[in-house]
Amino acid sequence: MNGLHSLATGRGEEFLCGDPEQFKPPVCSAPTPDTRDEPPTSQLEASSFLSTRGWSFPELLGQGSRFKAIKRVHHASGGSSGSNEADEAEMGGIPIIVEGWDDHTLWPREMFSADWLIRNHGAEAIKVRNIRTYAETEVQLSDWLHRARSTPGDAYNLDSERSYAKDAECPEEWKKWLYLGVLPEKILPRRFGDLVTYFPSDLAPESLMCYFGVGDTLTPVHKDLCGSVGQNLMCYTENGGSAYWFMTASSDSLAFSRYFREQGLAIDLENHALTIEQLAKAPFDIYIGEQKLGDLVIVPPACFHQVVNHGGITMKTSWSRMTDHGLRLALQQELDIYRRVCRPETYRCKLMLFYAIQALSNALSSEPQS
Ligand SMILES: O=C(O)CCC(=O)C(=O)O
Ligand SMILES: [Fe+2]
Repeated sequence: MNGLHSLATGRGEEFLCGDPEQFKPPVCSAPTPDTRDEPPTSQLEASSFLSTRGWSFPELLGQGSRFKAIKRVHHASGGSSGSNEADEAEMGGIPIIVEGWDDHTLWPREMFSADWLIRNHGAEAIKVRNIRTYAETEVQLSDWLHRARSTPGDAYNLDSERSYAKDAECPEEWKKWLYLGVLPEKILPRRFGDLVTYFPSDLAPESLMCYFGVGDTLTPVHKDLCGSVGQNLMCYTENGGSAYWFMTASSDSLAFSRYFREQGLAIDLENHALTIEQLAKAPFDIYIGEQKLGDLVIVPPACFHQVVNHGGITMKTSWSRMTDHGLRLALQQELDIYRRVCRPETYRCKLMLFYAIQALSNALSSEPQS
């Protein structure tokens, strides 16, 4: 599946037109502090190395004066299933984590597990990305899971291959679970408020996808597509697996792209992860969260983020929703960037607007006159 997240772009003004050659492997432009016994043997290795080795959430937070912990609310707090806070985060542009979904009596612990996947979908092929080279290959899901189980949780030894199943197809059974009434309706894809619902079904883009990772696999800095709101639920972890999120407020997206450019990096190509030092020097707030089992991260529209997995296997389900606020952002600013860097839009925003207006005006004209 061509995921909606994988081509998410940022607000960079530097490119007149994207050169396909520029879509290169992710690199970190400076090495992370390195406590390894043996230093990297070449500049290339040093410059492409980002490891979660030794990371702990409190310590990370202490490393930057503008690092802030992403606010957490429990899903049952205030009797609102956390959805009011999610709304506020979405509109206010500040990320939030709605936690504790794994406490819910209907949390499908068995179905959200690696062993269940091996038994039920193990023979299926998934695309994985070698995060060292960016090369994509297809492997059997069960092979990937078995290999991930024997992969060390950090890249201490600078392995030449560490593979991440990004934007993997979500098992049908997992998709169905989302709609069983545990998660609030208004954060679900293709439900009220998601303008994708107005598309004829054959035109609606699929935004639901899974991320199967292991420590030190990562998604470089990006914004989710076209001003959409992202939701990302940690469904399963093994051996203390978690994911570190580094995020900006939506309102700092321009400042972030300037800062990124000042580091000599191209913001719109989704091929760089910033080091902790670079993030710590940013002249705006960086929100950091450690996403654990049952945590739902809400990614407001146009919010830059990078995600680094930590420890054992992690499995996340992610989807996006296009709200009217997001669509306005897309039309006013995001699509200009896509044109500059020649990126596919995927969401077909103008067509979505057309179908939304058509459906809403039909609904209005069929209302009884008072
Ligand atoms: O978990 C990841 O690697 C990236 C997830 C992401 O970017 C998202 O859900 O928007
Ligand atoms: Fe994302």
